[in-house]
Amino acid sequence: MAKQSVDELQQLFGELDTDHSGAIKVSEIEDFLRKKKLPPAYARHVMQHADANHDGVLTFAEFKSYLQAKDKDVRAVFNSLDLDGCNFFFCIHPGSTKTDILTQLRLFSMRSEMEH
Ligand SMILES: [Ca+2]
Ligand SMILES: [Ca+2]
Repeated sequence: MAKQSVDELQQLFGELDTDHSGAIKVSEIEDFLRKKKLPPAYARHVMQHADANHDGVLTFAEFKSYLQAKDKDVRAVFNSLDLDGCNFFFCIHPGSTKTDILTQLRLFSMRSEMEH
């Protein structure tokens, strides 16, 4: 995996790990989803799928393998996007960084997983 992608994941992990414990709890995912104006209920779904050793928290390794599995799909969508506007699912706001957009896509892919 490219170094840049790992940096992106570390940045996202850091954003989620608000108490800097080095692991992510359900409540931290919930806070993150609220900030992104998404239903906090997705947090439990993420935890169920990503918590490989079922200890109730996500380490960076668990977080990384979860998102890397998703990234194949996410990046395919990302590469095919028209980055100038809104589509049915979300808007690319002026000033969005590539990381913001990837975050939105990852959240979107979690949401579509839940709804199917
Ligand atoms: Ca934490
Ligand atoms: Ca775990």
